[in-house]
Amino acid sequence: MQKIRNIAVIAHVDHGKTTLVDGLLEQSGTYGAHEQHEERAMDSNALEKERGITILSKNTAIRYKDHKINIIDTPGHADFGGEVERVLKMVDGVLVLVDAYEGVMPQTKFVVKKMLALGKKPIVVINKIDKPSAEPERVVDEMFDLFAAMDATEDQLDFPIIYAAARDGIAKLDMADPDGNFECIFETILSQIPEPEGDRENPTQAQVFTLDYDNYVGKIGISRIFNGVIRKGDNIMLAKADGELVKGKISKLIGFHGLNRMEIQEAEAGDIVAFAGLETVDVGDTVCDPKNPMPLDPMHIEEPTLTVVFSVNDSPLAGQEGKHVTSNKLKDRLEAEMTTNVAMKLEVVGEGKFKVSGRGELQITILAENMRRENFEFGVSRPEVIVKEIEGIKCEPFEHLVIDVPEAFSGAVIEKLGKRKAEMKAMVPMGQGFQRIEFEIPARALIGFRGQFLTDTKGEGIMNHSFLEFRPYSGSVESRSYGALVSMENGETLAYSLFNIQDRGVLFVGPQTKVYEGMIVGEHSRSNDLVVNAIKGKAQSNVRSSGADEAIKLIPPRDMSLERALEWIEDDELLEITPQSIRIRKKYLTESERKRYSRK
Ligand SMILES: Nc1nc2c(ncn2[C@@H]2O[C@H](COP(=O)(O)OP(=O)(O)OP(=O)(O)O)[C@@H](O)[C@H]2O)c(=O)[nH]1
Ligand SMILES: [Mg+2]
Repeated sequence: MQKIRNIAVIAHVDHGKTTLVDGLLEQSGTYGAHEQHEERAMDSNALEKERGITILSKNTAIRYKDHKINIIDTPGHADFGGEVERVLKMVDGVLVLVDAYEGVMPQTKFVVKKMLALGKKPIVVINKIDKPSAEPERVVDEMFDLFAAMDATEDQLDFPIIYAAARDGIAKLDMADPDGNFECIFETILSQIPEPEGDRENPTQAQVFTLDYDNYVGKIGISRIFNGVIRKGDNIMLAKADGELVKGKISKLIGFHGLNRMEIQEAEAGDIVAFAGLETVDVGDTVCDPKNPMPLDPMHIEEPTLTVVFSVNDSPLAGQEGKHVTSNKLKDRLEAEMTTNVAMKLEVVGEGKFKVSGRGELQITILAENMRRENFEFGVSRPEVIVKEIEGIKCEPFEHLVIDVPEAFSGAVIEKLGKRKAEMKAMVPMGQGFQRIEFEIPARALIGFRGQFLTDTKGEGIMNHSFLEFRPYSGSVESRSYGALVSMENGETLAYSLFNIQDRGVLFVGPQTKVYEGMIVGEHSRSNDLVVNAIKGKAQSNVRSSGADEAIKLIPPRDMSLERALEWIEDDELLEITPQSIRIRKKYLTESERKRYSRK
């Protein structure tokens, strides 16, 4: 049997997981001497690089001494918590990172809770000790309190601690020690994380926890082998979650090493590998011995909490910027997404209308962003939370919200959150004039809150939230307090007319922008919508007004990113997304239609 350790790297967003994995790859000598690699090498897809966040969990393996260490880097954003939960079932221990200043954050709680409940062995890494504001000892206490509050076993409570500055490749077992390298991390993994159980002589059992897709070999299942051996060419039985058994053949077996994947002939109990050849493979399926199939427990896949409707773009500018615009194309693309993305669900709800459900706004914007890069054009509706009946009671998702705000703004923020039905749970000073305040709040009330929060804290506030549970429906919550500035004409915006509109609110468009009747060009400073003419030129007059044009000073428009726009829109509004533009529009473009609709 090979000597193996299987670990996942888990933490709140941005606490340094991917950076730590960089160091593990580097310092174990896994990279070849001349191998080129970038910073945060595991964040390999374009959107991950651009946003600096991990979206998909990814596998790698390193060699240290005579051991193979399989490592899974996981995403830290709350929307991907379900994926982390599945990954945790595949490993025997975890490196749980926590920022030496930020300390325990909502997603730290989430991942620690799951990890402890699954009985995994933790190693706590206090990361970013180089930060001037770092308070490693305080953070150790926070972690200890968290573990204790979450019913850690004696053994789990006795967690080893490593202090690190992952970015600089530094680690040590005691803050008083001189800076060392990652050797102490490798050694702690070998000595503290249990060896995988299972035996290569037993009937094969391998469970799939992630899916991938390759144009040549089709669907790929990434799985942990719990027992037995898998060889290329093996005839196997695939046990589905519903109990069905499907015959299949492993056409390709793939192993991980550093940033590479390579074909292998065989893998045995304890290892993590990928395979191709089974088109019906899903997350949670077990690859079994056909003579003696022993399926593992199917995996619980967390239910979506949020939905939006993707629709065919029917704006007056449709088809001018994107290539794929038809209902069929949209449907095919969304269906393809669902084959590998188990956290999302798709439902056709009308002609050219597709309801997409997921775990949060980020998950949905990432899908939309990927689609625009693939030259799609489409509409997206306002996100709605999923309401469901539990034991006859109407329930909705609630979130755990943590905000860090300068003290001067905390009053305003607490007041706004109060109106949104948030319940304050704790408030602690964070040093440097910041306060950390924790709330529990209906997920519904958080939609559209971020923009308001940033305004109220002059951009200095930080907010984080993660899913808590479904709770009884909390009644109506306050939504956007401002109306929209709606274009009444088709054409191109002119500086002159924008200048006249800009004191009515905040503009989203600059001059020379294509607009149409019913398109939203800004936010009104009052609560009602206002129809405006953004394309009107200055009336010709005989009086030459020299220099008058230069007097037109336009305030730069508010940049409405996809996330921001998605949060901003109301029920009667839509986003129009194309490869080049994100436009906000009324569902009904003419004023008369809107009146008729609002009367209904
Ligand atoms: N000061 C300091 N910054 C660090 C350290 N380690 C990582 N960072 C920075 O923290 C940021 C986030 O690092 P990532 O490795 O992407 O964090 P992550 O946990 O993988 O983030 P997600 O995958 O999005 O959850 C980057 O800007 C890193 O350069 C460290 O030891 N010290
Ligand atoms: Mg990462």
